[in-house]
Amino acid sequence: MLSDSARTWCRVLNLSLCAALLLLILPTCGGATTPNTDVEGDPPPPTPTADDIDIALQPLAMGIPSPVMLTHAGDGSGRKFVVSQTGQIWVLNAINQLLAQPFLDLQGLGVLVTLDGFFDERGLLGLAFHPDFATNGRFFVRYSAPRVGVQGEPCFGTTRGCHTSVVSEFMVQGDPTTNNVADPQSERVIFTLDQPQFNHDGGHIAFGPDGYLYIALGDGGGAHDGLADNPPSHGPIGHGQDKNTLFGAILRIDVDTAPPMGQQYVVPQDNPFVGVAGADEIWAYGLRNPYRFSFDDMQGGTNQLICADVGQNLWEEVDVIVKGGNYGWVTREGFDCFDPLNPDTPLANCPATGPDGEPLLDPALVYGHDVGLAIVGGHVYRGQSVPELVGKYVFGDWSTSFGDADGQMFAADIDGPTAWMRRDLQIQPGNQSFGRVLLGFGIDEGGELYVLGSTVSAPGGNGEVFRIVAP
Ligand SMILES: [Ca+2]
Ligand SMILES: [Ca+2]
Repeated sequence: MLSDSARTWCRVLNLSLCAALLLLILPTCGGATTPNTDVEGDPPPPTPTADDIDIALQPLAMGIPSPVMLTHAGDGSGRKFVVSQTGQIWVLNAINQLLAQPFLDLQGLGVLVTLDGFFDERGLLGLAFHPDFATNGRFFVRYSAPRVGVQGEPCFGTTRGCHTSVVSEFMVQGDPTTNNVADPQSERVIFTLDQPQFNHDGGHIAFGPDGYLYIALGDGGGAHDGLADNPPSHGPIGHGQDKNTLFGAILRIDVDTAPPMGQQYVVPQDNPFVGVAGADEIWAYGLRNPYRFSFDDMQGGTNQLICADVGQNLWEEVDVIVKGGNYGWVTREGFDCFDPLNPDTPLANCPATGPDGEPLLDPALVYGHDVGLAIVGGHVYRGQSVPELVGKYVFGDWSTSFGDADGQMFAADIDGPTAWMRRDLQIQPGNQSFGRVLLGFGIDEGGELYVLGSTVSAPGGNGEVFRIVAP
């Protein structure tokens, strides 16, 4: 079988005999084994793999519709909060009882889009408790609302269409550390962005160690970042490479300083594009679908911001996010040069820089679609239960196909910003498969990790929460 880059070379050079001759001339025909120099498009060897790590899964809760994330309030209560894509936030108390009444129900409030019954990337996707939640009761959610239309973004979706991404603040009345039900009337919308398509919503929100709120937004959806559409549906260079749009980016905003009249947040003055070209809210860009990111901010951590960016046809990637960084989409998918017109075959060459000459930053880790279909970001493990995982980034893959419930878990050594090793997490006893679509991860106040899955990919399916423990 020809390598993709060898095949591309053959096509570019229009050598009709190239395929037949390839075995003889491969070293010069494709350059397929040349490590990436960051000047041309030759990909490096695949991310190396290292020894498996054995884990076990402790079931904690079931019957939760499409659990997409789990987090804690940082309030010493020991509670875990589980986010359902269908709009609910559930409380697992300190002794892991699932409370019957949701903490909040956005579906019940009527603010959520109606989700597609087969597959959807919209819904309630993110939850972040304010660093001072224990005293101020403030928390933030990220969800998909029916289209607002304020930005005038074109609308391409039809049946599962365009909508608006919302970040809202809610409050808990009384003692936030003991009140298990939020005030449903306390919503204050702080951010909206009209979305042209149903997919690539990103979804994660989290407070950084600097106290600012980070918001992940995908490229707007569809495919090819719109470049294969006629006319290009995300503009002439796509959303990812356009730092004047908020799509395909991680934003950083201040929700504590009182905003000017008519605004709902303040942009930190040390954001990379304040005072220069580019949207002031952007912290980093060039992303496709940054569904999950996390800070390595537990005891012993480095505060590194790690983002899992979902790829299109060939590659899934993990990026170490730095201030102002351009992570390459749609010029690159993983290390490869992406071709919007022929997404299964990377281009032989592509720019090594973005529109303003800034470098396109390489991923820390990639894996191909021979392994899995969509990356799901997790956390650097700093807990006590699984000593072998300490200091490793735990993440996963959604499933190997739409028809199977076949998520996988991995861990990566995080030595330096690039070239991480990938390890399989083997579920013991008996090297079991996860047997579920992997929807998300979670972390508790002690740094212990959780994995969330569902037997089906459809929103509302029977979801489960497991704690990751030693075998
Ligand atoms: Ca600017
Ligand atoms: Ca990238």
